[in-house]
Amino acid sequence: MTMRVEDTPAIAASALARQIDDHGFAVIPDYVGRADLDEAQAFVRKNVAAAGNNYTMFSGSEQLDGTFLRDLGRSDDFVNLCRGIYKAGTHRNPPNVEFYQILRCLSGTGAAEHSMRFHYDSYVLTALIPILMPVNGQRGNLIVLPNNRTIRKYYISNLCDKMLIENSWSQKIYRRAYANRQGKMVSIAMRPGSLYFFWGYRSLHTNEPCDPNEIRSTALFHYADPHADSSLKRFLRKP
Ligand SMILES: O=C(O)CCC(=O)C(=O)O
Ligand SMILES: [Fe+2]
Repeated sequence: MTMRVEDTPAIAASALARQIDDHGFAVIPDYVGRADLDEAQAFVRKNVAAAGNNYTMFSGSEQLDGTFLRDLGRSDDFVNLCRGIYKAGTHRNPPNVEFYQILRCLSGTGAAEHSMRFHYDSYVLTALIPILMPVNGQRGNLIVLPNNRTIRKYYISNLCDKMLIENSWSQKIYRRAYANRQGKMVSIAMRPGSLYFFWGYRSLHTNEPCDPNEIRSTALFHYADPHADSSLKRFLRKP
């Protein structure tokens, strides 16, 4: 069989989807070029300093001017890659929707508040690019309990999952399980500039604590909310 050039992205996407299924995550090493990464790191350092060396975050891409993160979520290569992984992993048609993008910057006293909070994402696929990771003290690894639930058919089931998990009692149990290295949780030491994928909706996850004197910054692109059309969801979200 001869392989056409245009087949390659689909093959790459299905190999990545398989890796996520089998190992809980997949990675494309050094996805971001050095100059782009330098700019994004400078942006994060400047904004963490402006926040008093404390936690800050950006939602969407509008405020990310001067960094590659401003346009990545609209670039054909990146969008097609995410859609391809989604399609290969779910056997569903990838919806024509934008990413829910955030840039998290953990530092100072705010770092602890935003760490070790186990959750499921509202979106099927999570693409994550670490911008800066601590090099001293606690490193803030990504912790993933791979694929421990299915995509719920009904939004109400998703809400029940959320209630069962996002309470202090369950959080304590998950933290203890992680501390004792119980079960199938994987701890991923991420490298700035590489691109990581996991099934955020299906995998319980969080980040380890990180040193308050360091900066841990991650860019997240969340793709495809399975309950986007739920009338219950719309009703509950009404102002
Ligand atoms: O920053 C990370 O490593 C993960 C963050 C995350 O899971 C989220 O924002 O939904
Ligand atoms: Fe998440």
